[in-house]
Amino acid sequence: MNDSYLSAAIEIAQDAGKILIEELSRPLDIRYKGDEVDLVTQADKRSERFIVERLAKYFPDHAVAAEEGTGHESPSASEFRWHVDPLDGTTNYAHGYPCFSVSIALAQRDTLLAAVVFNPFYNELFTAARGEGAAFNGKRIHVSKVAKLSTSLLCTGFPVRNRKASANLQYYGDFTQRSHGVRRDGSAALDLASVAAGRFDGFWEFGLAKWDTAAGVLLVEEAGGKVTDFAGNPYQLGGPVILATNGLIHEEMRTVALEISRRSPANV
Ligand code: 2AM
Ligand code: CA
Repeated sequence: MNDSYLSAAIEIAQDAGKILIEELSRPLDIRYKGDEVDLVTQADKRSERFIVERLAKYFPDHAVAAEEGTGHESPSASEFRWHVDPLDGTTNYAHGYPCFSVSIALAQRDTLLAAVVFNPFYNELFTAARGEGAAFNGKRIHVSKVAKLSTSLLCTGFPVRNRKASANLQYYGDFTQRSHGVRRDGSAALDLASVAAGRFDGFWEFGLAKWDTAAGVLLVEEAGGKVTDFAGNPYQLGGPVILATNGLIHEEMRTVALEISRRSPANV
């Protein structure tokens, strides 16, 4: 059953990706959610409208939670819920930096069942179904085997708002000194997919929403990685901080993160 959910999610993510590519060649109509940092484009809205409509057609009983707010509750109180980011990496998209994705995941209550993260610019499709592993363009993927923080490549992200006050600058500095480097690519869904594919060994970020992480979390878990908060508790969708790694460097990253938190308690 998870397979048919996954096939539907793949089809929908690929079609939404076509919309994003089509919109890229048009003049951008950028709007701001409140101020000049939180962008939303015509592409976010068009992609979301398409995804929500298609999910409602295929799965009329399911709830849909989508970033731009056009989702709906389940008409039959079903426990299935889709988490949709119609364009993850909007800032990149608006600047023509080709690191953006469509992220779609299905959860049954708290259990993630199927996940797709699709970068339509590079045609990179990351997929996972619970218990069936994760794949990149149809081929099985696994997290990396890098076992030490000192030889790992990491990734993080910064919130669009209040960057000056962001606790994460401390973590960014520390982890940069203790690893091969910390990338900051601007699409949390792709960051998590990259951990699943072994491109990055670890990723952390504060303040992400459910639609940013739902698909990526299942990808990392099904690729053999680990996802928790800094205390080591299982990550809850929408929780204040996410730590996703290949499993091997998890405890080392957690120890460093907790040390930074202790040094700057106001920052957590
Ligand atoms: P977006 O492009 O879909 O907004 C950047 O590190 C990551 O944070 C991106 O995945 C970005 O997703 C996400 N992001 C940006 N603004 C956010 C917000 N207000 N709440 C949660 N996540 C956000
Ligand atoms: Ca988005």
